[in-house]
Amino acid sequence: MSTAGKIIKCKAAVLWELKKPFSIEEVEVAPPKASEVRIKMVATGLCRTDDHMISGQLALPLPVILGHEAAGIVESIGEEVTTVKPGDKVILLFLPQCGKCAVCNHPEGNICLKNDVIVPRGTMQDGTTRFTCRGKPVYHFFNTSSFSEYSVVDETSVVQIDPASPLEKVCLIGCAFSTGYGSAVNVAKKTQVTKGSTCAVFGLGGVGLCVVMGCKAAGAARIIAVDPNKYKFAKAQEVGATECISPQDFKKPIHEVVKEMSGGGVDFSFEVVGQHDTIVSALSCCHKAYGVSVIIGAPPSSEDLRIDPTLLLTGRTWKGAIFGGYKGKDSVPKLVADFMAKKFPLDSIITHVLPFEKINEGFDLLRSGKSIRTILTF
Ligand code: COD
Ligand code: ZN
Ligand code: ZN
Repeated sequence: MSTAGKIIKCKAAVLWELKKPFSIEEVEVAPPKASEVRIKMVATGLCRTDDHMISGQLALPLPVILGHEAAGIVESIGEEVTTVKPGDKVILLFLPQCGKCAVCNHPEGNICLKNDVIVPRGTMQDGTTRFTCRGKPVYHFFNTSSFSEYSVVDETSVVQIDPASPLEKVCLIGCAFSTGYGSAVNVAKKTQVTKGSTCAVFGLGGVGLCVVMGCKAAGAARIIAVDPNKYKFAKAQEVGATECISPQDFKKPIHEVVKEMSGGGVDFSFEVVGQHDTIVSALSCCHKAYGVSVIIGAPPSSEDLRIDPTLLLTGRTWKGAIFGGYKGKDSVPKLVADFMAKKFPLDSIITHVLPFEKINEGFDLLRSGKSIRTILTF
C-alpha cells in the first residue's frame, strides 16, 4: 500500500536535551509539501559535527533529529518537484543548491543562501517542521535529519545518484569525503594543492583522512599528518600520509616542528580539528611567503579568534571551506561516478557498521577515539 500523501510513523533518534544520549522514539513524519521530498533512509555516517551539536558547541533549537551524512531512497515527492522521483537512490545535501541565489549563480562558492548551516533555524524553508514526537514538533538539522527512518528535505537538499551505487558507502560523499577531499582538490582553483607540493593535515578523523586522500590525488610529494591519537596513523599512511607526528612527542610547538620538517613551511596546510590552537598552528606552519592554509573545522560558535596579522602580511593565504567547496547538486553525482570508477576508496575510513538503534554506541566509539567513521544502517 502506498504511503504517499500520508503521515508515516517510524523510528527516529531524538535529542531532547544537550549532552544527553539520543532516545529512539516513534515519530510522525508528515508528507512532503510542494517543493519537498520524503526519503526512506538506508545509511548514515556519524560525523563529529553531529557530536558538536549534542555537546552544545554549535547552537541549535531542541528537540531535534540530527544526522547530515546520508543516502536513501525517495519515498514520495511534492507536486512541484522535478529533479527526483519515487524509487530514486539519493544523497542528502546538508548544503543545498537552489540554483537561483547569488552564490549558486556564481562560479565560485557553495554556501547557497537557502542553507540552514551557518545559523540553523531547524525548520523547512516555510518555517515549520515535518516531524512530531509525543505531540510536540521536532526540529530538523541542516535540512537533512538523517537519524530517522524517514526524513523530509527540500528538493534543493537532495540529489539523485547512480542506481547501482552502494548506499552504505556512498553516504560518506554526503559529508566526510566531499568535505575533506574537496578542500584539497577544489577549494579555490588558484590555490589548489599542486603536484610535488608539501602538505600538512591537522586532525585525522573521517574528514581529515579524506583531505589526505585529496592531497595525494592532487600529486603532493609529502603529506605530514598531525594527530595526538596515534591509532589514526596506520589509516593515514594507508590513504597517503608520508609522515605522521603527534604534538605530544615534541617539546616545541607543533608548527615549529612542521616548519623544520618542511624546510621553512609547508605549501598547504589544513585544519580538520575545529580548535583555535590548531587553526593558528596550521596557519603558522605554512610558508610565510606563499603558504596556503585552509580551515575546515569550526570552533565553538561563541568564541572569536585572535591572530598576529603579520602571519598574513608576509604573503600567506588563509581560506575556509564547507563541503569542500563543492556545489552539491552539480558535484555529488560526479563524485559517486568517480567512486564507482574506483578513483578513490571509501572503505578505508569505515571502521564500524552498526544497526541504527545502536546510535549511542556509535557516538561513544567516536568520542573515545576508537572509530573513524561508523555507518548506521536502517
Ligand atoms: N592536533 C591534531 N589533531 C587533533 C588535535 C590536535 N591538537 N586534537 C584532536 N585532534 C584529532 C582527533 O584525535 C581526531 O582524530 C581528529 O582531530 C578529529 O576527528 P573527528 O573524527 O573527531 O572529526 P571529523 O573528521 O568527523 O570532523 C572534523 C571537523 C573538523 C569537520 C568537525 O569537527 C567540525 O569542526 N565541524 C564543523 C564544521 C562544519 O560544520 N562542517 C560541515 C559539516 S561536517
Ligand atoms: Zn559532517
Ligand atoms: Zn542557492
